[in-house]
Amino acid sequence: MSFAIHRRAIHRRAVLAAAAGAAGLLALGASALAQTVTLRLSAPATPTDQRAVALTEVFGPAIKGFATFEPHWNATLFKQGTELEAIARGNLDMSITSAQELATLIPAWSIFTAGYLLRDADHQKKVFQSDAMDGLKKMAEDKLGVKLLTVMYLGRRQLNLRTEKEVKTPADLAGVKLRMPATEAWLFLGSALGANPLPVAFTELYTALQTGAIDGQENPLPTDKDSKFYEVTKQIVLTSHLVDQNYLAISKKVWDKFTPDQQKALLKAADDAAEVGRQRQLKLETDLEQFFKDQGLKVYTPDVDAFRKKVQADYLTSKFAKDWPAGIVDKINAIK
Ligand code: KDO
Repeated sequence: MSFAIHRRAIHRRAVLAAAAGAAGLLALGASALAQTVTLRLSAPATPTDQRAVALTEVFGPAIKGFATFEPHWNATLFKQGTELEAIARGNLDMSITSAQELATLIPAWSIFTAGYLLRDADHQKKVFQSDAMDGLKKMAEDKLGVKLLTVMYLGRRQLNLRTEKEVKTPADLAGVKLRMPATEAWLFLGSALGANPLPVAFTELYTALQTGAIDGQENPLPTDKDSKFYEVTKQIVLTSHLVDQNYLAISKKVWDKFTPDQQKALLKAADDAAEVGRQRQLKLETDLEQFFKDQGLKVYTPDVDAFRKKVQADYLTSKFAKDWPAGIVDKINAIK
């Protein structure tokens, strides 16, 4: 009997100890989790791209108290264009996505793939923060499980060619093999510019230019510098055909696990990083014209009105326009 009592007592003590241990572990686990939620981001951007630098220097440190930012640049974790699917499947927490990628899954998003729509970096930011975006942001959350934290300014996209012939109007691009990122909306933009668009991944772009597989590409000046495209091209034509934007995206499931205060901090960290990146990109855009000239490239402005007229007309009559939210072009234009 006493033995039985003793055994029961030992058993109870053991169970209590185990429970206490488990509770301790749970408590530890919870606090450890709270402090070490790892946010893995994958993007094709290089680590020296100003968006990458701003996220590493501003976003990561700002959320350090409750999350660890773990970026993977140069598309080392997921190939360009596969990140949204990876987030939807729960294999990735964050990415820097584009309207073109969102549009492959939600056609209404193609509104922001249209050339000569957004006027500049400030207009882009105001449009993202306006209620014109509410429906589109909600679609991304409901259909893809992706929350867009902020808009990141990539810059005005310019033509960058390895050919020498001067380009004044879209007609001068006839037959020019122009690399575009590999989505339908990007390829449409290439045709609207008058060129013959070819899909090539960003990570393969330098080699494609070097080998002559393509005649040119289009990206903002800071990207041309950062990825050294000037080494393998001869001219930059300042068409400014797209005020390009990327969105800092996070899995909605991951987002929902954070407390309201942490969510507020995440949004602020994202906006602060985007602002730092935006200002640096804008400064680079101003400074770099001379850099490229010094590298021996021709840099000049074509007949931008001719490009604008053709590109806008092509978009308004395109199949994409049928999916745009009613009245959104007027709403975007009215944002000052
Ligand atoms: C590109 O592939 O040309 C592009 O500029 C498209 C953007 O939307 C974005 O994906 C960007 O590449 C990458 O972030 C690399 O800078």
